[in-house]
Amino acid sequence: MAIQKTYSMIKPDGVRNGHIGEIINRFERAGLTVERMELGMVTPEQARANYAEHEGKPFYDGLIAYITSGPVVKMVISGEGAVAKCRSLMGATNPAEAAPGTIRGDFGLNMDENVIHGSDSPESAEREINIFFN
Ligand code: IDP
Ligand code: MG
Repeated sequence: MAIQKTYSMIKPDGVRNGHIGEIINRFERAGLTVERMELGMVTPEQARANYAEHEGKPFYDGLIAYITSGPVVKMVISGEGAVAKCRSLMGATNPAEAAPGTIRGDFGLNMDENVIHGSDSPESAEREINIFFN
């Protein structure tokens, strides 16, 4: 598999509950590299652009409100098959269904507070990296 870049973001609950170090440690142990990293707020414009595919869904407004509610860690992660590797370390979207040993399975609280975001394809990754780092 080729070297890829992906966008990953530790959500407000992950920062608030002190999981930054553990999450980065898991990425690095899996052979991934943190290329860029910034702690800060997500603007409403960035939130809407990042989650454009979900516009109109019942949970959209809550999702935008949540992701802009507190500091997050924005990261560009690179490595062999980084997109899929990141998704696999994250676990299923719903923490109740995420396997133990995954980030969401171990630390996720509910569908909003599910600790982490990760791009779902190389195309999404390029788009999302441009939203948060330019
Ligand atoms: P992903 O984060 O695993 O890629 P997506 O389907 O892209 O999952 O959804 C983006 C985010 O929106 C999820 O991480 C979750 O926080 C929230 N979300 C997704 N589906 C629902 C839902 O059915 N109810 C409430 N929140 C949802
Ligand atoms: Mg997604």
